Amino acid sequence: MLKIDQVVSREVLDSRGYPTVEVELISGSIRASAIVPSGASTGEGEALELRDGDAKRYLGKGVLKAIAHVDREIAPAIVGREFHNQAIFDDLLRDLDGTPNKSKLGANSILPVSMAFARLHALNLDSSRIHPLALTEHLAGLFGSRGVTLPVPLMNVFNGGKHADNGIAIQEFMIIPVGFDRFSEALRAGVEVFHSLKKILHKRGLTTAVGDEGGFAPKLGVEAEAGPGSHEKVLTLLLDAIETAGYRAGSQIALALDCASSEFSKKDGNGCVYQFEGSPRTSADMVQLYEKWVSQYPILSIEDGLAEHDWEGWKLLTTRLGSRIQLVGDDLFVTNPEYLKKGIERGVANSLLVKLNQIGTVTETLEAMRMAHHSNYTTVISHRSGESEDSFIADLAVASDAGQIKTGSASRTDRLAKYNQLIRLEQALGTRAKFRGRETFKSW
Ligand code: 2PG
Ligand code: MG
Repeated sequence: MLKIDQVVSREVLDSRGYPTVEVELISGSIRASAIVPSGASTGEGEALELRDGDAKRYLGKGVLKAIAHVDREIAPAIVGREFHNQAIFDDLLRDLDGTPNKSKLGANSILPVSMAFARLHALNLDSSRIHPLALTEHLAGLFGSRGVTLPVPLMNVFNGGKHADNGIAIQEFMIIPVGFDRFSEALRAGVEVFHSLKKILHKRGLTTAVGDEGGFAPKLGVEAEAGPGSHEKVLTLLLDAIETAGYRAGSQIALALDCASSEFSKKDGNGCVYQFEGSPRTSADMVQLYEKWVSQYPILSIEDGLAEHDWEGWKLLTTRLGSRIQLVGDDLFVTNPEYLKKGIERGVANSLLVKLNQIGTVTETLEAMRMAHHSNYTTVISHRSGESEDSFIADLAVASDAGQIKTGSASRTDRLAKYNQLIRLEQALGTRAKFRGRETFKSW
């Protein structure tokens, strides 16, 4: 039993300099806090992120309303009460909100309370109160997993889409260090490729300033919208960077994309039309393009290759590529068991992107992951483009044996906070630590 004595909330800032919510829960002499992240390319089905809309503060992006909900709606319902476990606690939060998409209180008021409770409970169960694996072990207990697998990092070294202003339609070009025995070795290889990419860009007179997730974001041409062949140029750049760093592209370091294609598509009748490299494309055109890329480049994973409303297109994509590579649903599933169920039933995608704030509580996040694993869908734990120093997702990734994490490039402390926590967890696990590397993608 865990009794909540006090709730403290505050408006803090995320990695883009926009306000977000931090909550602290206090029980006796223990205190635990959590900060909620924020997305830019959000799926329509995501739980609501409540913003004040007061143009005089932070361009309308203040979160004082969400904070008021923590203080006036949530705190009175939990202070002085004892809770047996996370599920009971999260059920109460859901009941207080009472809407399907957390639109009354806002997921940004509910989630930090739910995450802080998980931390508080972990500390309460750990008699030392400081064990580095306390949260991981606690979450593993909730999920029913071993909690020993360090995730393969999907490192977003080149940013486009809504996370940059270079006119590149695809949002994320990631490298996946798969050919390594340990997480820290895989991370080192990824980081070295990041530095080698920087040198190559610099040599070619391209800017090495970074985008929201710490990857490079140069303009490759003068046009506002990057033209024909520009995406392949980026893929080739990545291969160069891998080889220059002394690694073998494919066997040691593979590639992944998050197209976030809802952002460059429009609904068109029952389907969608995609505005890509200067011309309109059908879903079938996009699928054909991805097939070509998969044969030419060592791409192991494509996220949101088609738009969230384009279920027919997704079906085609899965038929054509689902047995060859990982197809990850982000905007499509929004970490919601209901949407995921629809995908499983229709044979759409084969992997779930996991973002806590898309659904709004720890319990529901674990439920979506459980459903994915039962249906042999892989899971990729994910950051948001607006992040903070909170490294909860690193613990979640190890705890759930998810196998994969995407948490940005090798720059910006909001991204490295997660990698550094994973290094700590690997050390704390010692000989128990597992790293599956390429084995994670064995179905493909
Ligand atoms: C995504 C995410 C994280 P955002 O699309 O997968 O990389 O971006 O947080 O902006 O939705
Ligand atoms: Mg995405």
